[in-house]
Amino acid sequence: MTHKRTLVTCALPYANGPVHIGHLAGAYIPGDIYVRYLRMRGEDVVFICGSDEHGVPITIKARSRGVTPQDIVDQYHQVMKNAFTGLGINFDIYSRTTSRVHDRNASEFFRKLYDDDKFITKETEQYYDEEAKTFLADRYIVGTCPKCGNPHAYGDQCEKCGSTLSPEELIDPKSALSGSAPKKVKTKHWYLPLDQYEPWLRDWILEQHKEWKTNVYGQCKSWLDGGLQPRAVSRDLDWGVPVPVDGAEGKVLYVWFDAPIGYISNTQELLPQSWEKWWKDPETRLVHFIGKDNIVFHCIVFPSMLKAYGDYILPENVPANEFLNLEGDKISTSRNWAVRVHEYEEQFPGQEDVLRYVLTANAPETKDNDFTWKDFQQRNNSELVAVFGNFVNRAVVLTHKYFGGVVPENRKPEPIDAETLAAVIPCREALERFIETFHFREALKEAMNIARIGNKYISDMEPWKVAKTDPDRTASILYTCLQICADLAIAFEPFTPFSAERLRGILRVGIDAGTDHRAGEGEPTVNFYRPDEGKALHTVPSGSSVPGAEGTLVLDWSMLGASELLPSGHVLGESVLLFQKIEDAVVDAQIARLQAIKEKREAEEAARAAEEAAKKIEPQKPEVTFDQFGAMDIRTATVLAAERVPKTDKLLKLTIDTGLDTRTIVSGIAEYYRPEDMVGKQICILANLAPRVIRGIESRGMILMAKQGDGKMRFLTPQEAVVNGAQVN
Ligand code: B3M
Ligand code: ZN
Repeated sequence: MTHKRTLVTCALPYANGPVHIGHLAGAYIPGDIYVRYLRMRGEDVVFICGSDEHGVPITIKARSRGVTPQDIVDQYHQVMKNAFTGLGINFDIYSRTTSRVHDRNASEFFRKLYDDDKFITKETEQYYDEEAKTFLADRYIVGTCPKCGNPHAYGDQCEKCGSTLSPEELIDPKSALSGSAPKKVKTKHWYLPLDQYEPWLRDWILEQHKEWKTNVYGQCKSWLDGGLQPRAVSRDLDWGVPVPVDGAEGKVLYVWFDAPIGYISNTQELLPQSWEKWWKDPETRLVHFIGKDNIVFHCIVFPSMLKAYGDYILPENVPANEFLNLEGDKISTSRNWAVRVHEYEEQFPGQEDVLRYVLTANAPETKDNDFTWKDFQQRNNSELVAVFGNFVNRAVVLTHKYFGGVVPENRKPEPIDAETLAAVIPCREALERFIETFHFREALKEAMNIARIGNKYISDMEPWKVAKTDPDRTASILYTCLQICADLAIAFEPFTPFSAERLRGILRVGIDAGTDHRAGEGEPTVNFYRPDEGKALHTVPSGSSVPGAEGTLVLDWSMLGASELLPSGHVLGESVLLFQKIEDAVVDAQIARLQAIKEKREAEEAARAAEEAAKKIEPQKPEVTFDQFGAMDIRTATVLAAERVPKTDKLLKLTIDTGLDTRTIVSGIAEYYRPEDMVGKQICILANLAPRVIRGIESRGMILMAKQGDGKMRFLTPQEAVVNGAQVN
């Protein structure tokens, strides 16, 4: 279908922690590339995002810090917003689900579905904390995991074995608020009967959207094949949008009901007069960028909500990515296994594009992928620096050297020059095709291929040698190289906008980056990048044919692959390096940081496991008779001397005063007691155990030890001193 405009959203990140590279790779960088590209192609695009500020995890974080949920979201909203801006991810609006517009809009949305009888209600039994006088979200119930025995599992999930749980499954459930055992209490909630939408969803997704990415299509299919159930859209909680119905005190909209409505609210906030055409006109194309954990909500739940409401368009595509791991492990902020975006920006100033580049080149588009610091360094040094940067630098430096920094005339062309320039065209075509079908890794490869073409050409032509004998031919070679530099200044704009801008500064050209809506209602603005030093971004009303550009050269997407982008006589700027080599020490420090985190975590886990094991109690042994017990001669005794048994780790040779005699007992306690610690201790022994020869030493009797589940042993000492040889019974 033809379309007039495209509405692009990126998942609204939860405002309970900073964004990390997994988020970037999953949704935000691909979304930004797509939007930059469409705008350069002259498309009208609105780019929407914001913080998701409701939900139980935010209340938990607030409680654990002793602050209010509002404090938490205020803090992280700002951190996330700045992190996105710092990486050049330029949403038209980045708002929040605690905004007034959203509160009203989400409430109205619910109310319309309620009035139209689109919900069913159900009364269920929910866990209730009688001490804290509140219903308990699944997360607020802790107990033992029925699958792996982890005693700290949550009512929705066990973080140890990864199982999804319901609170009913937990063994010995307790409230995380008061520690008391929760009671089941009846409560009423509203449900969206997804089962009723199933036939329609099957047709809409499985028949009409076979072109969706296989990971997305496959997940939808398995949900649909599994059968859909009504889903609760309200919760007993005091943080969120209140359910706008009489008798719903203490209930709020479920966070996954209100969050996607946030896309609409944020569009309304940005464009109060014209938002409807973005959401209701069938000529608008809606595209959601998300990570794979959000697929069901964006492909099944939200579309059903929109369908129930009526009037709204549905997403045309949901190009969800899989997960990015970090150095072989799942990214997790709670386990401190993450590269946080705001920290990267602090540690790598001016290198925003390296992260954008690596996360795109290595994007988890079809399967989970791994981010490693070595790969980060390698891609920077051998691709960005050695190919892209090196080519541009050689072309510009030589132009300064031989032609005073002016694009030379094409005085002595040879067929290879035109062939080289023409080779850019298939790269451009492939790049366009890949971006339009959401294959950003492949698209980036095509952009890089243009740099490779330039790099190979300049290496093969060796203008630094030709210059000694043939100035005219040198002119043509550098003229050709500079055209490719200009191609790169266009092609890399969606992927690495900071470097593309630096390159345009070197080439002294601007670019028409298309129309955005950051100025809100009124005229959309054209991003026009000028080659001036300093502030290079100008925004001017669209349709005004880039005023302020008089006398400067403005590139645009249609020029990519043209035979002349920079005319002879055009004056270049100073050469600056586009990319910096990243030294071993820099990535080694990052790897060491992660290694330290891993070691600390492993030590903590081992300590916790040992603690659990220690508590393990062996079952009772079979009964013995009184006589059998009486046959055992247990007595008090004192250790007179102790020494290690040579060549063993576990054995101590003890000389014991038993009251009856002085004898030798060999005991396997060297792991727990040093010989010097044993001397003088009063203990209990089994005196009439048949003698045994251990390592050549005759041992007569046995030291009685208390042995824990983890194997740790402690000897038994009478509470008050008694004579040696006193009988224990
Ligand atoms: N906040 C989950 C997430 O951040 C959720 C997305 C909402 S999109 C409407 O992954
Ligand atoms: Zn478990």
